[in-house]
Amino acid sequence: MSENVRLTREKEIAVVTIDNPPVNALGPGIPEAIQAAIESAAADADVRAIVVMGAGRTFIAGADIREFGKIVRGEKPGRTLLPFLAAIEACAKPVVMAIHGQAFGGGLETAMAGHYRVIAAGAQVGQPEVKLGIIPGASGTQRLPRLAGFAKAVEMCAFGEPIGAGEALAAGIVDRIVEGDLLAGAIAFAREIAGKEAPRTSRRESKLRDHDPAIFAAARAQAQKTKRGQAAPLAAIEAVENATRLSFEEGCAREAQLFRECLYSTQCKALIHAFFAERAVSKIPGIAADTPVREIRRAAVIGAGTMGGGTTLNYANAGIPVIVKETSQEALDRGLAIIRKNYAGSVKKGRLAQAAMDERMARITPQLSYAGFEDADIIAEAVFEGMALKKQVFAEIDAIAKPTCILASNTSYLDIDEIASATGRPEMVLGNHFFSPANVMRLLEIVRGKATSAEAIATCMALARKLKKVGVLAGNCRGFIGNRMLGPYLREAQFLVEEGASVAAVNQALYDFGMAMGPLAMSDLAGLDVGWRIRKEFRHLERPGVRQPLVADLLCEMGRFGQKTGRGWSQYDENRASSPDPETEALIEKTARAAGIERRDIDAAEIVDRCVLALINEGAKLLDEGIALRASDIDVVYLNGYAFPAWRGGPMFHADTLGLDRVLARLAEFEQRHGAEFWSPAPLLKRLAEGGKTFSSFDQEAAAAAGG
Ligand code: T1G
Ligand code: NAD
Repeated sequence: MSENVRLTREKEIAVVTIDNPPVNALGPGIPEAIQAAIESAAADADVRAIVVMGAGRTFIAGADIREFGKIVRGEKPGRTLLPFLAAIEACAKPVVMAIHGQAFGGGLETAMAGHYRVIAAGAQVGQPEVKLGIIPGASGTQRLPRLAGFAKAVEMCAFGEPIGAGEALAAGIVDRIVEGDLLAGAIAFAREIAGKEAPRTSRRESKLRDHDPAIFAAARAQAQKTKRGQAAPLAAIEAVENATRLSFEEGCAREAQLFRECLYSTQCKALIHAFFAERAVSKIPGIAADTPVREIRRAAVIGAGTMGGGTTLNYANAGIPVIVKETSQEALDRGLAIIRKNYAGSVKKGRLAQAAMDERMARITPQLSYAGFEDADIIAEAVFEGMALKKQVFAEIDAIAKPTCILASNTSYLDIDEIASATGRPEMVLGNHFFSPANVMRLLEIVRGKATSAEAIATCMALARKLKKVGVLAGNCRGFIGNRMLGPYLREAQFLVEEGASVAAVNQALYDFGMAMGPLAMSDLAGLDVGWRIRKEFRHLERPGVRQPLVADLLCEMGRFGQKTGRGWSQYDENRASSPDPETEALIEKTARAAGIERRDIDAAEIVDRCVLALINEGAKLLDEGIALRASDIDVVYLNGYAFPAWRGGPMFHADTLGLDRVLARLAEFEQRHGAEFWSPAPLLKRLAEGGKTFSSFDQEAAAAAGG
């Protein structure tokens, strides 16, 4: 056979086992070997039915994603899985697919080409291709509606979310859930059906009859909303809809065409970049993969405000008992009420069972003292942003925490080393910077101080996964990766309004670029007082003669903190719907004129360039300084912490897409017009652009130099 596919026998049942770690992807040679094994079993007169399953953690995670780039670059020919799947379906003996872990993408397509499917109770099936900017490319859009009907098929192909075993059974995608040993259950099932006529998915017609056009219209409307700007979900809807009028073969041919169009798109490149970027973050030069990781069994959180509350939820959700400490009963009650309301909301929406909420609430111990902190494996500080307070809190926890306890700060901007200096164990101190709302946003910046130990970092990386976050290592500087880049981005947004763009125009331009919201809308949401407090903390660092945004402080002095006060850059009604605030616009104009700033018309393209190139240039500086390990880490930060459009791959990937020479030329224009203080190109960006390189090639060279 092949070393990746084994054929064995359990009496009259043949068992084909796919063993291509880590996830049994259908890389070169694998489909061929599966087909050969099935054909060999079919030719064996003693075999009555064939079971196909995956070895290791999963059934089949789909096509090998690493191949797509090579195909697009012309380094490899494209392949189609259709003949392979047709051969499975044509097998004269019944084929039972036994699914555990995941049957994703080409994995589900393979499963659907079998005659029957059994599934382990904890397994998932899905067509997640749209998350990579493509659509199912091997009959998924044609076989799925035949098994599950159009509504389910559209939902799965266009939005990419996997479903569990129960839902798959209810939808008709699988025939049985196996509790306990999957292989034994699959063999028993195979014995039951052996000798019966095997159903062929591609010939099933009954579920195709119900093709209400409303299904497709609703899916398109949802895609415009939740997958704004993305081509693949619309292509997937079209492909599935084709099954309402085309034969299976014609539908597959059209699917293949749409698949190819998506595969060669920039969006696909960007989303595949994002997939691998997210998996690269945990590879940290100098920290071996086998660095001991401490298990976090108990956590403690200090502060039950916005971030402390969210952090507490994160621990409770992950099954980790957590103490949360406040300074007053009132603050504690307020924090706990928000936590409870959050869970109750999920229960009401049907996303969480009442029993699960009760269990999670029971893991949370609210209190005013440090009692029990001595047992915590991690203490997460989330008190007000101020160095004096942070140092006082760290000195207090250093005195009680056990020596192996990690002391983590949620600070947004402050110096981790200075915070660590308040303790006798700087090696155990680091930043765990969650993003608001902390229980929703996936990003966790793990900030490394001078003395932070490899073990503390590795432990937090593992903890991030346990909390279902993506942990990105950042060096210690003001604002770390995300917020340091946000500085120039928000600065330009404010300069633009001072120079004549309206608040709405700035927000709209970046929304149209793909950001979840414009920069000034985001400031209004976060609260303008947050930045105000930070500016006060760092005012001594401002250099005289350097232009500063003028209006935000004035709005704060007027008590206009954004959404929470109903007014800020825009005004908000009781439903938080925004509209332009004429008073703010007048204030901006008056302030700008008084400062001698020339006012002019500014188009959307300039707005986007000013803001996005400011992000990119700062990102390049961070990379040069070693604050970020990889350009792709910066992308992960912006995709998961700041709602940068995934289909643009993140700011650094977007720079590569634009072309670094073009980026450099535009920076030079801005430098000419607005001065070198803000616009002199980052030396790294200049070096890469002049050498005809990209941020991706920079990452690849760094990885090669690090030996992996
Ligand atoms: N191809 C290649 N490598 C893959 C892979 C894949 N499909 N899936 C995972 N890996 C690697 C991953 O990079 C990592 O490598 C390791 O496996 C473990 O992954 C024809 C066109 C399966 C749920 O989109 O959703 O089929 O970092 O860290 O958390 O129509 O990986 O260790 O070197 O994520 O346990 C559709 C994508 C493809 C599935 C496992 N399939 N993968 O999660 O581990 S397109 C997908 C996942 C397709 C057909 C079409 C998850 C997972 P390394 P991991 P995990
Ligand atoms: P917050 O004002 O909502 O909450 C702070 C809480 O800490 C308050 O409830 C306060 O009573 C409590 N507190 C103060 N001193 C304490 C002490 N000695 N012991 C126990 N509790 C104490 O603030 P926040 O927005 O949650 O910010 C907390 C930290 O997280 C700050 O460092 C901030 O910069 C950072 N952060 C905030 C956001 C955000 O969007 N809000 C995002 C990322 C990081």
